[in-house]
Amino acid sequence: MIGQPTILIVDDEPANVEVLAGSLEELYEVQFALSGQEALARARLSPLPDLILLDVLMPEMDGFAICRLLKVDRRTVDIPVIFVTALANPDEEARGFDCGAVDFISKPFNSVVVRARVRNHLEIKRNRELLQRLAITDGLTGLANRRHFEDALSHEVNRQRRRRGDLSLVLIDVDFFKQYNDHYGHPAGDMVLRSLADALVATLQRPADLIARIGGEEFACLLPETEMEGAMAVAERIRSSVEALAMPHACSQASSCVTVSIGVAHVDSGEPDAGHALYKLADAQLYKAKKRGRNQVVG
Ligand code: GH3
Ligand code: MG
Ligand code: MG
Ligand code: MG
Repeated sequence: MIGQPTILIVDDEPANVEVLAGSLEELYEVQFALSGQEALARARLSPLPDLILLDVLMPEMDGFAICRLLKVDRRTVDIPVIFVTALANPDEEARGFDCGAVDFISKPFNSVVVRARVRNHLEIKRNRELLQRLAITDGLTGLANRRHFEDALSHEVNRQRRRRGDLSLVLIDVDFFKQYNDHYGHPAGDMVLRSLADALVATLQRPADLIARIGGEEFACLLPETEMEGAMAVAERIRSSVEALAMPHACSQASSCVTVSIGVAHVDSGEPDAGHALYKLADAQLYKAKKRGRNQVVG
């Protein structure tokens, strides 16, 4: 929800739309639809409405049917639906909740009550979205966290298997970071991790690439549609851009600056449990990079 939330009013009676819109348009961007078909089309249009006020009695398709269709569509399932209807009995109200609505308002309605309920449900939706975002975000760097990375890894492995496409994984680990913290202090270490995150974001170019912090000083880049050669090039760009940051590290045995070691692997799309295999292989390559002296890429 950026700027004013958008409310979609669905009612076959233009006069009803008018009254509802009148009580909401000061606070919200208001759209309307006069039929079920129009409502479904509008609800799927980007940017999606933040909330839908839905009449029940309409010719062709009633509000219950519309609500059920909205709730089985991945695009519209999260839009809260409030029924606004003359059907004011508990059975109908129960039916509305059964169809997936969050609330039920009887006509004739009180504008203050409508506004209050709309405000409450928008707030619940905002909080839910915030929670969903926080659950997959790393607090220190703002990158994807380990949970997001693991979900994306299994999702991408399945997708690329269906398409017989390429998938590469780049694992990055900071060299001698324990010594860095011991010498410069933990807050300074955190600053380094933030700078590394920024460098990763600046280095990767494709919107489909996922950059995650998967451990204390470990990062992962999941690169769909990327073959081994491309992934190696990305990894080398990452390594050299970290070196170019020239962040002093007096206690590193690899360099006088902060450096990273990188392991790269590419998925064989036919393999079962390919996600796990991909991770294990990249991790083994990272281990080799450490053994061979750090500040290098092994694939
Ligand atoms: P290597 O080159 O073998 O990777 O050595 P290393 O010291 O980086 O590896 P090790 O795994 O022994 O230590 C990782 C260190 O990373 C431990 C801890 O001090 C530091 N670290 C982990 N998470 C954080 C964090 O969130 N903030 C900061 N500042 N340091 C962290
Ligand atoms: Mg009606
Ligand atoms: Mg480590
Ligand atoms: Mg390390």
